Amino acid sequence: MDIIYGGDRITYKVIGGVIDLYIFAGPSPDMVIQQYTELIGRPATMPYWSFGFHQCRYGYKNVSDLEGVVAGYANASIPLEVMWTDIDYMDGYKDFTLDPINFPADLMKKFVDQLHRNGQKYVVILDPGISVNDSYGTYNRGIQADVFIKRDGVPYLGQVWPGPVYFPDFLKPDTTTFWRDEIKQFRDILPFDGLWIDMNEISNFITSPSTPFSTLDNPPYKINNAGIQRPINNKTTPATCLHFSNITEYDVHNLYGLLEARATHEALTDVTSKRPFVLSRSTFVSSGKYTAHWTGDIASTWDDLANTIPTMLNFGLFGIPMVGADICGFSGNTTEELCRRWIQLGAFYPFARDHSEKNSIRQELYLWDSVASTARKVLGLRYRLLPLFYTLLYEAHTKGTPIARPLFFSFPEDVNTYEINFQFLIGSGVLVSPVVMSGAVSVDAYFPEGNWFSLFNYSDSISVSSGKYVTLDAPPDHINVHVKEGNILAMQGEAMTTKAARMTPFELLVVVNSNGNSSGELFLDDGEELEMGGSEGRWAFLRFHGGRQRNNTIFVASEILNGGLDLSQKWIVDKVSFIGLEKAERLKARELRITKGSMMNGKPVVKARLDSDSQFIIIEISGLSLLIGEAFNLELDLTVKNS
Ligand code: NBV
Repeated sequence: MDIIYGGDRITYKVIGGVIDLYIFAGPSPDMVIQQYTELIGRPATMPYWSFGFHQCRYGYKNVSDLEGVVAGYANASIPLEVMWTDIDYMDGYKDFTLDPINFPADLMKKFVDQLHRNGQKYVVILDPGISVNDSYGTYNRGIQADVFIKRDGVPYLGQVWPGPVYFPDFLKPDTTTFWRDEIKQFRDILPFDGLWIDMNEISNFITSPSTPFSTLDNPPYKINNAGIQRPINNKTTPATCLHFSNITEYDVHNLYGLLEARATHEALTDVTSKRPFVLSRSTFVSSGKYTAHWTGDIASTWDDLANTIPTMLNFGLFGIPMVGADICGFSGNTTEELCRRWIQLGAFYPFARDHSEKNSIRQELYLWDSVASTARKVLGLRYRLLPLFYTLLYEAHTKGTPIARPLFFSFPEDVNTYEINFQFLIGSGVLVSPVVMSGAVSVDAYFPEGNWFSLFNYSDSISVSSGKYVTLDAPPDHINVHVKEGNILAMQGEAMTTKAARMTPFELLVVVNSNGNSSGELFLDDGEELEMGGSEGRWAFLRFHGGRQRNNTIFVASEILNGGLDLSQKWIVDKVSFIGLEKAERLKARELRITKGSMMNGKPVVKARLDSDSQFIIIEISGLSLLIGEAFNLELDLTVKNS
């Protein structure tokens, strides 16, 4: 179908099928998404590690090339969570095989084992096209189980990387078994942690001739196909192909990526018994139930950098919140400046992966000093925010709300936010305002009404009495990230892996609200068990309240809404920071009281300072060791004189 949006109307030009039209009444944007995802299925759980930083490239040469990249990150002290390999690892581009010369099984196994010892993960690509070659086990088993898409009574012959291929028919129940068994066999050789499914539109290198007089292969209206009106069979499986129970490709073309993602998600669940991670290029309504998504082959250009923001936001609205774009760009050569700006933005994509095309220059983040140092800074903040990303995933999984959101999500009353495409929110109150133009060292950023504080130093603040654009400094090594008054963020420490970051104590950042209390939430579990919030006793959900009371006491308190997870020893809060306190507070007079909860062996130190404009006071209480597993109440009385 062609869908034409003209600002005040939307036109569907369809060449088949039935339109099921639903209207979701909301009324708020987040209610619309809750209603929509209730219908299509709520987004999948994702393992905690998938929020770490990923590195990939099409064109890694051999195992030592991969090892060099892992070492490059370690030497530069830039966190690297997941190493990927593209089709290069395969023998003749055949799925489930390893190139015996450059990526031999024994060396690859050693490599992956070492990643695992480092607390890192490994993901490989799979393409749907199965090489037609009777000395290839996967092909033979596929033929035997009769799993391929057919045309004219025989498997349809396409052409992709390995040459002639057949495509598994994921509509057929047996194909799921076939796919799972192949994945299992391969995983016995190479213990990968996740799967990346590409080319599943289906992408075909050839356009097969149409069946004469077929209105399926040749419908009278030519839809817009890759930019212009062309035959619908252009470089894909022809519309007259047949799937399970004689369903035509014409009717199910758009479902291929969705069904492959479902089969892959099921296979990984079965084979690993852990929470699966799947990344798919093709998606459809409901894909979010099974897979993450990246935005495909974008170029290393400033325009494409900017466009990744609305694209990412759209996918969140489609119910696929785990989304990102190739950091530093995929095709064409990136530049130091572009890559630096890209990692500054990409550090806040829900899914953050650097990926590039074979014929482009290398773009691992450690290759330029300026990119490396900005990467340490922004990924450092990302890792501190991991508990937020993960709690937002839980919210996405249970309610459908996106992780990265357009501004109008939190500020639907402010009509100025409706057209903002180049800033976005993480959750409800963290605002990211990136630079997406070459040479720029400032950014015009919109701030909805209220007080906003830089998350890098708590000290640079923006106060606007009604929403407005503010010009912010954005020197080459800086991206503006602000948190709004009213939020409480549970943050953890920086580390080289998410596993290490998860072991660090929590800091609670209480952004005091000028009118009323601040609040925040935290979801905790082991990060990889199948369900999130599923099995009794294996997860916890905490809510925080805080702010300033009338008697000039500031406080933060926690409530444990589900305390199933044994939190007794594992996690502590070692620091509470209050920001956004008006200068009127007295700085030196204070008394700390912990009226509820357990302190381990903390020696709290209270420090106060003024922010950069001397407008707000920042109070940091460090040296706490408050168990996060017990509800607590911490108060700082600003009226009591210290002895
Ligand atoms: O597998 C190679 C590439 C991959 O790197 C990219 O991310 C995919 O979107 N793949 C497309 C095949 C075609 C590359 C031109």
